[in-house]
Amino acid sequence: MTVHNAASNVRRVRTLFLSDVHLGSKAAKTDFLLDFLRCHEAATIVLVGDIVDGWRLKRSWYWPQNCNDVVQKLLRKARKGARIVYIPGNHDEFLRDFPGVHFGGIEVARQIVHEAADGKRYLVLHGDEFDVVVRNARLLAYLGDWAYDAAIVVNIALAAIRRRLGLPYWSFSAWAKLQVKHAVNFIGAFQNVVAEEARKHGADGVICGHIHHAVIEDIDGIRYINTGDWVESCTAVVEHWDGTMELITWQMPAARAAAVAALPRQAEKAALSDKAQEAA
Ligand SMILES: [Mn+2]
Repeated sequence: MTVHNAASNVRRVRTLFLSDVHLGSKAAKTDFLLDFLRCHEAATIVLVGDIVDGWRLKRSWYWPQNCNDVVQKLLRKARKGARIVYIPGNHDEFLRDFPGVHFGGIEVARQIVHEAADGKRYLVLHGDEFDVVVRNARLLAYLGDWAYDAAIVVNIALAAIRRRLGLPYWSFSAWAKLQVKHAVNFIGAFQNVVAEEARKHGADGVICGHIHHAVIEDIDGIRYINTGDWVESCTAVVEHWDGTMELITWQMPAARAAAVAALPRQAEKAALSDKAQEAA
């Protein structure tokens, strides 16, 4: 995995894959994503689901300016000629009723096959269709969401303390999840099922999101690529002009992070007091 400290130059790539931004959730790291989008131009951008968190928005409307900025930035890239494909996930499943529809230059598709520059074919889908919990027990999924919220609150508090101490961002909730054996098993099972699906399609690999665990690895001859997320790990996958896939973890340099810290910090304070009220 490549860790980037935002190169000042804009990088031009063939394809950009990103997922699980969860716009509308207070955990969405829109400042990191905006910075990343500023530094990357792509001929094709594939949004691999859960870009907008419709579940969260249904409960309470949270749409700060940063969310608009992300949408505007993507639409501007479409206007400037980038092909943008939106593959809805389970949190933005309202878009699944519109396969083939174009809005603002963005096309909606349930899943696509992406042919890379090296001729390799990748099945691209969000991945929740293989998540038995989500599929069969929506109630359990909501409970899972609640437990996830709790981890996010701890994460936000810890991140604020670390920032004050001048330490780089480190995700408690991502770490905690990795420590849970069950989560590790779930990730492994998910990866195998999704890779198997790619094999059934006669594809060389699969590109998905959903489980917020970014990785590029080979599973029994199938290239498994997960784009990760922008609520914890700030990851994306780019395809270079020769077809090489690269996993990027986006970190802003301290100076730039400090400059944008004021706004998120207010949002985090609001998030914490909201959570405190909810808990009460
Ligand atoms: Mn999802």
